Amino acid sequence: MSIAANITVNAERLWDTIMETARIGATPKGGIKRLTLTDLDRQVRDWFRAACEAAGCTVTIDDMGNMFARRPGRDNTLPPIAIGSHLDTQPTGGKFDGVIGVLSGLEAIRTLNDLQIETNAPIEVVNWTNEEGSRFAPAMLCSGVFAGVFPREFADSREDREGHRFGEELDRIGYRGTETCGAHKFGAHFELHIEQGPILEAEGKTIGIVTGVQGMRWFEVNVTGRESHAGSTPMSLRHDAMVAAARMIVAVSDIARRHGPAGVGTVGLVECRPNSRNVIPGSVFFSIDFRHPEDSAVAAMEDEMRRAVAEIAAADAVEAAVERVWDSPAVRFNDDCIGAVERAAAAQGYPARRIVSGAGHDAAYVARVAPTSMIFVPCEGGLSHNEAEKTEKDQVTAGANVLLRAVLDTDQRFAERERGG
Ligand code: HGY
Ligand code: MN
Ligand code: MN
Repeated sequence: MSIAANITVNAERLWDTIMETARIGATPKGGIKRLTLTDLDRQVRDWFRAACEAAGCTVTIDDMGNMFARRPGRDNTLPPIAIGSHLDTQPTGGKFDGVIGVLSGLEAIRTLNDLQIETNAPIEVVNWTNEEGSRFAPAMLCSGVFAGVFPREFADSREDREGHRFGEELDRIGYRGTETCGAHKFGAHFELHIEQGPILEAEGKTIGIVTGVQGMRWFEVNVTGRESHAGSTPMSLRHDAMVAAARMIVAVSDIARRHGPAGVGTVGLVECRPNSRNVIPGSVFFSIDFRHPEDSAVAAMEDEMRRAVAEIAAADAVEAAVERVWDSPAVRFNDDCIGAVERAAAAQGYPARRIVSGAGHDAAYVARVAPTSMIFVPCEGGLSHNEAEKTEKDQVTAGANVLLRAVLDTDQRFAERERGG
């Protein structure tokens, strides 16, 4: 069966679902704040389950809250071809990060229904729990459990900055399913996502054929000085955790720039205690996010950071403890899946280029247990993790068309392999 080049999704329906779900957690600036395992996450999960069931899917949930909407194929003994991403967002998230990957999967199901196309293998649309890692670190937590990277108990034990535990929050919203996370096998997995960077837009490309994801490491630093009076403590006698942390934060940026242009370093979360304007801060907590396409460079950035933190702590007469909380090595996706995306973009005439992802994605972990690749579409100015995040209807539609065609291409390839072709 050759795949009709003119199979296209329903652009209006896809866009309408993106705008409809964007109302769940909508912010005044046009973004979405829908942190994982909050009541808003439960609301969008309820929406997603109902929409998938209305499209004839059966929805199962594993014990990490990962959701699987399954459309049967001719041979349901075969492992499904999965289309996955995430519905949780950053605190200043946009309408499209993660969302277009899940909702394009639903749109693919709806389009196959409209055209009465029966695939050989089942198709599954997946909503991965806690991709963002904003509320519960690390990111990609439950695709990580699925891929055997993290034990379930580790995930359950993760705490947000208010002390809520992941496992208790998952139970509270009623989305801990019965299936053991990871028991589910895929024949292949595809993820559509906005690029979250400037390259496709700058080069006038509609499709990114994603070949892999760069390496990432997260750290938590606790700087301990001594609270004392802002007015009566001479500068020479201070153990000022804030000033020391500030020097360390600048060092993170300097280290990333030394490993540039590919290296990046970010401090996004800072807490100061007691956080009182006339008390010299006794302790400061901050996060570090280092990334680079080469794992050796990420390791070098970590070494340089640890040395800088120790030197600054000694010079400023404070203590500093550095803990690595996440290490996600660089990932290379499956060549057959990359090829399916490349063929799909070419068959539909979309200008495309190969690209490595700067952002982390669930596909990075799923790639450890199933042949996987990703599809990118541009976003305006490369802006993401920002309420002004923007992509165009025709770009999302192009991405969804390539996604659907790559899935059908893979389904056909697997069927021919089954027949010994
Ligand atoms: O951090 C990331 O790259 C992803 O957005 N969670
Ligand atoms: Mn994402
Ligand atoms: Mn994100």
